[in-house]
Amino acid sequence: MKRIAIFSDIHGNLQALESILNDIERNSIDEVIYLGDVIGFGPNPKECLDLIMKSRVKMVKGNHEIYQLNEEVYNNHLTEDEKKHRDWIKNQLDDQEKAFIADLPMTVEELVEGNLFTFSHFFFNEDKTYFQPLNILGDNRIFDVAKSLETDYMFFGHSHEAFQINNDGLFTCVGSSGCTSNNTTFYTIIEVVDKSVRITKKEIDYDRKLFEKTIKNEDYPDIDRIKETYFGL
Ligand SMILES: [Mn+2]
Repeated sequence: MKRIAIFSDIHGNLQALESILNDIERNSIDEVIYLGDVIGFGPNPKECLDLIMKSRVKMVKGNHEIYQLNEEVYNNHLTEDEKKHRDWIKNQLDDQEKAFIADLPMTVEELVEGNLFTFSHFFFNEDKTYFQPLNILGDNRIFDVAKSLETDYMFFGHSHEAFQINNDGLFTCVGSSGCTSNNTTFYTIIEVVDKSVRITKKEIDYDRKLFEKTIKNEDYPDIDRIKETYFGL
């Protein structure tokens, strides 16, 4: 038997991250995989990154981590406000944090009791390229791509709304644990027992009051849009 906890898109919400990590340690979880976008939007990007770095969590790269890598191709679609926001984060990060981000894998794969699990921030394109692949969600091509992927279970984030596609394999977008508009957050538990897989969502409370107090005392680039769009404020 193996129990894996997964979650995604914390986006600088330190209180939600602390609540999830504390709850995971109170449960018997063998492994923790974080699906990317620990930074971006929320008021505590550096603190969230540091907490992940000193934890036992395995993390993959999200687009907000990729934005920090100075690769022009991934940055040129950002608006001027988004670039200022990215640079506000960049200015807080030290060399160790930057190296950690640069070394993150795009994908983690695991074979557990005969089941192949794929963990990534993004869903894939047909050619297994990763960036902005959620463009394909607008039409039926996602079903064709899902069919062509040789994995039994794929878990991804990026889209902040959770959804599931069952098509020659189970494809689960876990949703965002940081971009919430109330005092609850969640993580997903994968339990493998004798080759059978059970997926459950665990909803928990977090210190929303402190989160709101923190963000209301901040003034960083793009904050008004971010508060409304991502945190329901
Ligand atoms: Mn993302």
